[in-house]
Amino acid sequence: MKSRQSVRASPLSYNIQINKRRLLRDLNAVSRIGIGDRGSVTRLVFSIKELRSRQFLIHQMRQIGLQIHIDRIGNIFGRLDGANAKAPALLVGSHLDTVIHGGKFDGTMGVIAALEAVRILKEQKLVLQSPVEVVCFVGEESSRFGYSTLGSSLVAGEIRAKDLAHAADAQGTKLEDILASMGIYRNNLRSMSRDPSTIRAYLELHIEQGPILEAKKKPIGIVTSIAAPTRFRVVLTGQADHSGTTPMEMRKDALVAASEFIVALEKICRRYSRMEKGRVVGTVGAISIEPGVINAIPGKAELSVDIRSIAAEAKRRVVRLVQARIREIARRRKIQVKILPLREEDPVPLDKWLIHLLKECCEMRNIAYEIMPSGAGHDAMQMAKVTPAGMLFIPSRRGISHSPLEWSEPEDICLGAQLLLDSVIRVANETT
Ligand code: HGY
Ligand code: MN
Ligand code: MN
Repeated sequence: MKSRQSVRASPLSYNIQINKRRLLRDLNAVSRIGIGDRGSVTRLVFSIKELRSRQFLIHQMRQIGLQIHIDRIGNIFGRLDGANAKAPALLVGSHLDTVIHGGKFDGTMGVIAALEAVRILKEQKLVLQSPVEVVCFVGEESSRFGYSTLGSSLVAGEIRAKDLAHAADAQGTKLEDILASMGIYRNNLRSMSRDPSTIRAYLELHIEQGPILEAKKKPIGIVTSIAAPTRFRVVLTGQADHSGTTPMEMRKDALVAASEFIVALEKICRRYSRMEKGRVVGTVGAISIEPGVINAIPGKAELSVDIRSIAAEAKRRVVRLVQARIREIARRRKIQVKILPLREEDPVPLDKWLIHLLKECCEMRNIAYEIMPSGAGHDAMQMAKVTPAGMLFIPSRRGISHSPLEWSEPEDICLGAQLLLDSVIRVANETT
């Protein structure tokens, strides 16, 4: 670990407090963009609503007087210079895109808290050693194309051309075509990455999206590692046929094969989670069938599969088992099967220096914290590949997320944002 002198003055000695009312006002304002029934929020990447949320952020950055840079894919960086303008910048932020019918806080809270932290620094004229950049990454969610952490993967030089091959949305729009319309092609992906020497570290505040902090009655989580997904599509091709005249023993029903697979996936993951250290979770989150009418046997079924764990070996073993099982089911039912890889990622450890620093920030305010892994994916998992990355969690009510029921208490949001500000001051002031 690089030797680091201790910070000249602790954040508390600056005694800078976030503006809670303004933080919650901005969070509310963004949450209304893409609002739907039951208070759900939908801002799919590159949709009008998601673009509008990014416009909101750019407007706020302009009001504060930040230097704004938008890269070719639409990632937004709002920079506040430090005493040493040439020093690598501390990046702090998250994402504004959401799942379909998602919640108000996933990603959004981290971007708005980062904005508030930098606005306060500017208002209080506190000049830190390093520049600080509020960052909003595009396309963190895999909901539209099956490809997650798109913007942060580009910045980190982590987009593999082969992973784009099967990334498409429900209407068949290919991610690769959208990127091409932005001038981003397979052969220039690497050139779009940011020079890591211009980045000091990355910090992200996020809702936990799980039940641990609430169960342990702790207001803050400090993240040690991030579970990573293996995602692929399964295409089952049987025989569409008449639902009335086709005898049961002559059918090649793609949906029944898919159903058998979905139950098998759950069984394998449940079994493995008991046997292996490190839970393995598996989900078929989306399915489409053809022709999809009441009086025809489904000839085709396409499934999306998401398997995750913080234990890389356990995850690999489950993926092998699950893929062998779908091939066995298809063979027995005389159905064709294609497995289309979307993305294969390994779990990512976060930076020990930042974990220690975040612990100190909590201890300075006598805040109880939980040291814990993240079951959800985040932009921090890409940024951790090019710079020290740290994450703070706040509790999610009943652990619910990716749902209109997603909720975090205002006081937890404000406490998380305050600790984010404290850690920004610490990191941007520490000299290596
Ligand atoms: O899907 C995830 O893990 C995250 O919420 N994007
Ligand atoms: Mn999410
Ligand atoms: Mn998120």
